[in-house]
Amino acid sequence: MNVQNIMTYLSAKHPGEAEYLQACQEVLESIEEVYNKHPEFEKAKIVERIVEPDRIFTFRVTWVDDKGEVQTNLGYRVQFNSAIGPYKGGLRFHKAVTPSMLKFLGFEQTFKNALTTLPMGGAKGGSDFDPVGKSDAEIMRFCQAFMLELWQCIGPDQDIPAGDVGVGGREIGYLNGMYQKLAREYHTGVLTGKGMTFGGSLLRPEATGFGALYFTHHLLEKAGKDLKGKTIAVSGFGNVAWGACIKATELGAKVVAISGPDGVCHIPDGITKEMIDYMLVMRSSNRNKVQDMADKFPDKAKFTAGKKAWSIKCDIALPCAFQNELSEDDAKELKANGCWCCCEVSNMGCQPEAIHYFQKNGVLFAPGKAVNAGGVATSGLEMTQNAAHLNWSEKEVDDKLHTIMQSIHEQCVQFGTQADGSVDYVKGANIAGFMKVAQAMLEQGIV
Ligand code: 2IT
Repeated sequence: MNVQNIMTYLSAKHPGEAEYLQACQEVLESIEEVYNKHPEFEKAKIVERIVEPDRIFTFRVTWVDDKGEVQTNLGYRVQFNSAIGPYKGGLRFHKAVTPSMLKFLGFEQTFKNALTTLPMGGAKGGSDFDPVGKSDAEIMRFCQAFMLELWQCIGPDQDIPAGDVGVGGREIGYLNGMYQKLAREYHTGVLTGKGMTFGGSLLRPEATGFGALYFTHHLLEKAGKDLKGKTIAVSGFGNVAWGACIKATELGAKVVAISGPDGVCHIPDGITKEMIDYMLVMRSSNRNKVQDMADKFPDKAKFTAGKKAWSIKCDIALPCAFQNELSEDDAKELKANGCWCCCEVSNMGCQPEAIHYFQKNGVLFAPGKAVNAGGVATSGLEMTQNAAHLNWSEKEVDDKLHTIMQSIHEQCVQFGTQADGSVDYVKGANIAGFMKVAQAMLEQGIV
């Protein structure tokens, strides 16, 4: 395999699909050396097959807004790879959603799911529907219209969607209700991230953030450090940021910043429980403004418009919002302000130049597909509970989540340890995930 040749071919075939091509490039660069030591991979054309989704469903979603006006959006489900299990991955509702975005997310999901140790293939879906400013009734009607098409593509043994940006417990509830109505099948395991009254798992809402902090704990431990007393800048204020704030605070760190599309809130004394609870109110308001935190807690949080979380002095940066949210300039600013660790929680949150800058300048860095895998891992645990028709206790789920995050850290160390003893977590995560999927593809023949 030659990365340059494959990228030239893919860029010509999928012009303008920037995020998808970026994700492919990152993974292929990491695995090139290992791949070329396995002639059986080359013979079965594993790379050429693994970069293309198995199939993509595209559909029109038409619904009526509160003013009685007809609205049309596009819906998608990208079923990327099923070599190790049924398709699994979230749904993203965001105005910027394109096939390229969902292809990058489905590609990443394939390797992430392999790292979880659970048998789940990779998928992603969503819509260019913009939840900002929408009423609860509009959200419900959109979810129902979206499921009118999606239901034929999914099922508990085929494809199990969950939440992502813009899709939380409320949306999963509406989607699940419509699925049951259409399919007349009353499985509890067609979607994950469900409410506790209809098959949800304890800790699924917290799991991405909790898992990220468990991973960070193991990464710091390996580097002879810990979380106690450290300052953390978190970007975003949604579900992932919320879980990260809870666990970071519980483990003795101080979250000194959260952010939104409108700017950043600096919280010098660290975020409090009341403020963390208020993040849920901010999310369900659909206003998408972090300034609401400073308005509610003026003594504790200071809002600056147009600034990112990376402008706040911290020890550890946790991007928890959106792809490419941390640029090389942000990385330089963080480092200049004393930041020495960045655990990427959002999918592909850091631009490639930012990752290279961190790695060259001694800032510990771990990629999203390892750090944020606790979310989908706990979805896998939800599927297990659904299949067995039972519910585990919070402690049982938490212990399993922690064990999985520890195993993901160990896989990164196993595949990413360099000659000088340091760990390249990007390489480690990509190689570990790839080897599992590639082996499964090889053993199942040319399909
Ligand atoms: O990016 C992700 O891993 C998710 N949005 C969660 C997917 C899932 O199936 O729980």
